[in-house]
Amino acid sequence: MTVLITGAAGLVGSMLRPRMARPGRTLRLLDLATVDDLAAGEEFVRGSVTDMDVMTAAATGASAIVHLGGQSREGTAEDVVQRNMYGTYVTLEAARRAGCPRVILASSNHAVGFHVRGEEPLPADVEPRPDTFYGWSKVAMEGAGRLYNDRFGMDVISLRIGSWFPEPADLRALSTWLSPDDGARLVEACLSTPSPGYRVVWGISRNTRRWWSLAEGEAIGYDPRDDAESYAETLIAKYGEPDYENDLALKRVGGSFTWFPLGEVM
Ligand code: 15L
Repeated sequence: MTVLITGAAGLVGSMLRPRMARPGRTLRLLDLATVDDLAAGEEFVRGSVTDMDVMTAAATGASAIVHLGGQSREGTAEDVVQRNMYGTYVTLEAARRAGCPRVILASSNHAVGFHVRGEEPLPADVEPRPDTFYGWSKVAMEGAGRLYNDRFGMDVISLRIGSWFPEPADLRALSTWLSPDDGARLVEACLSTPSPGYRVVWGISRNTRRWWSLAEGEAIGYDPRDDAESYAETLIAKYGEPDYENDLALKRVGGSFTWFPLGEVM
């Protein structure tokens, strides 16, 4: 089985690669930046997610694409449209042309960043409320995934990723963290669940303070085992007690993205 990972040289790709290694599985790593520490079972393709020829060739023979490529934070509208929206179109269209049946899209909580914390965990099917041009590109990404599912029957799962980092870095991440191991568990669930159709799934660990739903992930077999709570003492000692009533960084899904200047390079 071959899995194409776009943007594989980035932080998330680097966390995923060793965790996705399996006997009999080839990880085809696509990026503009060189991946020069290839492990057994890995191959490197240099290229852009906006290049249809390169992407179609890279998708040929792949059972699934994990699409991480593009821009991971706020930028100019032009850059975000080109790298994220056009890049997502190319990825899905290349999958279609190459006969690759499944695409996992790295969407983001910033597609719904203006929603506010409620009593119940926020389900994945809330209306889009992007907090930045970047968040808008993730709304477009999810829409394109839905389109390719409805039109062509492609299995597409949009991951509404929280904070996918080696460790939670701040008070918000006590709620939003996706640990490296749970991130890999989530991607494996996306790869193995039979006939998912189109789905949107929150990408978070089993954080005690989570306020986004795990139900959609559990429905495809995602069983997160990490909890940012083990970092709570250290983070609270550093930043103080979280003020969930008044601190907008802790009230709005997208945190500080919701007031970051629109279109400024982050
Ligand atoms: C994202 O979508 C970003 O790619 C990442 O850098 C973090 O800012 C993350 O969201 C987050 O919300 O913590």
